[in-house]
Amino acid sequence: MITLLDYGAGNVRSVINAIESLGETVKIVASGEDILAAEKLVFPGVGAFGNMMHILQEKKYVEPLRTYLNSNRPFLGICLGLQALFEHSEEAPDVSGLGFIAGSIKRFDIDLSVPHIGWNGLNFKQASRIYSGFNGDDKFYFVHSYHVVVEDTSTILTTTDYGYEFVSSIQKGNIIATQFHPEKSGRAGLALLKNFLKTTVEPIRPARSAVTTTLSKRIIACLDVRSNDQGDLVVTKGDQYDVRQNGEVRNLGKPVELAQRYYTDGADEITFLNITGFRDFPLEDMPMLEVLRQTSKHVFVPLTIGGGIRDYTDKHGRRYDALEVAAEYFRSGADKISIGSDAVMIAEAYLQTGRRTGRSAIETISRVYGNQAVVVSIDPRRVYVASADKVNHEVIETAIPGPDGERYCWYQCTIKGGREGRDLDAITLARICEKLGAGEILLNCIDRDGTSLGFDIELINAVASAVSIPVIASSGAGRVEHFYEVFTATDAESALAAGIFHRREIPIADVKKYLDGKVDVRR
Ligand code: 1PR
Repeated sequence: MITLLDYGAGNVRSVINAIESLGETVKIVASGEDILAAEKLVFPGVGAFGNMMHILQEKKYVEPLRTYLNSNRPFLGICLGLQALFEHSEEAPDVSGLGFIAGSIKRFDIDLSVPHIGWNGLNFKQASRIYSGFNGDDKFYFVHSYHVVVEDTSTILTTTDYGYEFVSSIQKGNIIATQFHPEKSGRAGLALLKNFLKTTVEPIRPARSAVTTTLSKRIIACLDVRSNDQGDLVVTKGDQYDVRQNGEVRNLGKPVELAQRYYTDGADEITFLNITGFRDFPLEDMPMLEVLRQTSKHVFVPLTIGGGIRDYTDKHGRRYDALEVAAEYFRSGADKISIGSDAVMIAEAYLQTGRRTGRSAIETISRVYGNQAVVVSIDPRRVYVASADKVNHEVIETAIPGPDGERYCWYQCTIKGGREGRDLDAITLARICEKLGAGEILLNCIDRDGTSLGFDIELINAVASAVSIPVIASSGAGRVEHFYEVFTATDAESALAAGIFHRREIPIADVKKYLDGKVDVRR
């Protein structure tokens, strides 16, 4: 029996699913006594340090946790569950951590995108049972803006490089903690969890250890989901956002089955977009929540869900906050939520007043779940102009002239799945969303969507150079070479595709095989 500390923030479902998939049962902590009585305790921390410690205090878990740690019974901390072991964090300077290990938490101070999101390697400093059976080549999924700084270096198990070397896992007696997420790290993560659960495993130090580890570029499979005219929830795919063919919604498969297939094929992440979410209310759209619950039982890579995340008043006048909608998605197995139409409305309101309200979906969700959990999905379309000073928007000079030979264009934001253009450009939207707390940009492109013509490199460069959060390049992938192009000609951290995977034109494994040796990808 594994005892799991769920303090109510973020996706612990995946940790439960991962442990259960290894044949163990999980008991969720309901009181301090449960912590004191635990035989093996897993603490998956999610969200922000200050919020986490406040909740632990409120629930009176701090002292039982300290007692448990001092008893040296098996403990696995994950992400914030690692950071909680330390004394304090720059993220919340007035809040104390558990103080079990001397040291503190610092924000990444680097010239790279922060959060550090994606698959990175490990540099092994000493033997541990959790790395038994590893040869040293595996990559694990990280998502964090802060990292630990350890005073007692004898506790360091591994380090990882991102701008500089930071500590990625520690061990002090039976107390083990990782900055990365084993439950989201595919086969390697499950093997690590299995080692933790079997306390009799011999400690080893893997034979190979990278001198410098690198963050892999991610390949993301995207599933656009909606109900078809018969009322079945299907994965569909548009051509420039038009998902109908001969009047019918294209049906390319079942969401849970396809997600499972892409996980097996080596997808680094899976995104579900509820593309009619702008008109439905997701909390009434239970099948989508069920899709997440079912998928997260078998798919151990990060899951993002988008569509309809906004404040909402139902027909009885009851108001729901976007935060409640997001919370339901996280509880059902999502690691990140993606906000589309509402992000445009939030940015427009911000531009009008020049002030944050503190109440927008981006701000409230990132405050509770952390910036890394908030993706903003942008649906831009090119608008050509004859000269750069013709419009009050961020204009770029383009190598692809417009229909009348125009050499300039701006990227107009749209809402409601491209149905309505707004007086806002994609670059400004991305900047404002980053300021308000978004942790990643999912950059679609209506002109390229479903065309197989390749990614819009000009758009991706324009947005990626305007923000310091990671950008996911999306729309237009048609050949393996397009992935190489987007990773070498832009700073995009990941590339998302849909049609070529759904139509089985190019398997994910072929994309990775082509990139191997040219661009760092997870094998
Ligand atoms: O506005 O917060 O409710 O979110 C709705 C979400 O649904 C947004 O993220 C929006 O991008 C998405 N969406 C809405 N309508 C469509 C549509 O296609 N009619 N899908 C849609 C847009 C495009 C990508 C596609 C890539 C790659 N998404 O999902 O997967 O373009 O395609 P490709 O590789 O085949 O070229 P809200």
